[in-house]
Amino acid sequence: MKKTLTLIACIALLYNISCDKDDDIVVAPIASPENATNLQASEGDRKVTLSWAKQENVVGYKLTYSPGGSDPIFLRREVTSYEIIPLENDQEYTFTLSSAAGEREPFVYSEGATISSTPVAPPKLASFSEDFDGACPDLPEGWVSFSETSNKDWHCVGDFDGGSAFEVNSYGGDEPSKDWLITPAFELSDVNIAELSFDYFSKWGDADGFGLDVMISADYSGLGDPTVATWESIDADIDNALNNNTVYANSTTSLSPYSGRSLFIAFVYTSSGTGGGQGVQMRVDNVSLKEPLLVENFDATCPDLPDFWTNYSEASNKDWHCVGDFDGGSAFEVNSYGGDEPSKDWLITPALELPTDNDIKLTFDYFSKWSDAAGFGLDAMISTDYNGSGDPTSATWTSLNANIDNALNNNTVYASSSASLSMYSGEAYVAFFYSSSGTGGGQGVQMRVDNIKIK
Ligand SMILES: [Ca+2]
Ligand SMILES: [Ca+2]
Ligand SMILES: [Ca+2]
Ligand SMILES: [Ca+2]
Repeated sequence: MKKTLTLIACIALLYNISCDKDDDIVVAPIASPENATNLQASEGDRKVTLSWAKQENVVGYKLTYSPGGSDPIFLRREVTSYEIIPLENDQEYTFTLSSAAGEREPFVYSEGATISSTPVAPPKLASFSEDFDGACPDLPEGWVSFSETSNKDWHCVGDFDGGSAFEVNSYGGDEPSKDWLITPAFELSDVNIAELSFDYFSKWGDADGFGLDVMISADYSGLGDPTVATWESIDADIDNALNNNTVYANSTTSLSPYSGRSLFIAFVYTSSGTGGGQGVQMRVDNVSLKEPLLVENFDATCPDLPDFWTNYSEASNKDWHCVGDFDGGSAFEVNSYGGDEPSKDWLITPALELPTDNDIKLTFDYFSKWSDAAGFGLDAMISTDYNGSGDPTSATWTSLNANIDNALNNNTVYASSSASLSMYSGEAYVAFFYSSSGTGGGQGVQMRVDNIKIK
């Protein structure tokens, strides 16, 4: 019997079990396994993803990294990639992946394959437009949803046009809600003035006035709990008592106080309770942050035009000129009445660089007083071959069909006009072209334009 045991034990030696003495069978030290091969690291925003070749004859892996003094991360043997998050951006980390062998603890580890990698922040966006239609039920990449209180949270729902939107409603929750929906980071230039625009509705009501507020932060980490960061309200125009869920309202807010900064924007929803009258149903969609190509109210440079604008009189001694506007600022106006001949007068923007596939619109305020019996007046036009200064008449101009009412006959309030520029790309100019049939009464309108935006 003893000889048989010894024989079995010594055969077992071939399989990592030794026969220490004639009649003792013990588990012998197991040879260290090989390191995993083809260890690779790919860096991301606050994260590194490691991958390696599938390894036979191991029972798992131990992953450590420095700096950071992490506890070892143990991974099963079938795992061949692992994401480490959160890490500090712009900090180089060294990762050590040790392979484990043995049938039970203590396992034997390889000395470890090492690789270094440095997480990096993605380039900050200067503009974005988000309709939430692509990623539902998830948030788009870079967005954060955080429930500070309550089991009622921001979540994806169908919107009016068959796409998706994000909504929250404290009704029926376990406690009053405080819920954050946070954009990716943005870098605002200090050249143009960015605007935040979004659509929303608020249905039902909160008797204590709670609802949505839009806040901004320059020190949020971009991940997780926003309450440790500093936030301030941007005083967005939001009607938390709208009580309408059949149509969106729009809120647009200038971010001019924050120009030149990197920031996050949060849609912060709160409620006073969880019952009827203790919270609104709030939906947000079509969030965009854009730096308009052009914003001009003519207030700063009057009587002159702002830089790179063109004022060109094709006919008549009555030309576009600066006048006081309703709010104490300035506007540009032209009126053929009393001139030396019928007018043709051009007011032309600086060069615009229109992206392809844009959704850019021209909007402006205007009034037209008196009338031109022959129907002349203002037209908003676009050219992609104007040379940027002087005589525009040799360039090609196309009407933008901006729905201008030349028979408005009201000079006490502005009307507003808008036209899409989405058909155009590359360098372009917009012209406000005024013409009249004559110089007497009923032969021309008095036309004023102000508050021009191209965005
Ligand atoms: Ca949508
Ligand atoms: Ca919640
Ligand atoms: Ca003005
Ligand atoms: Ca003229």
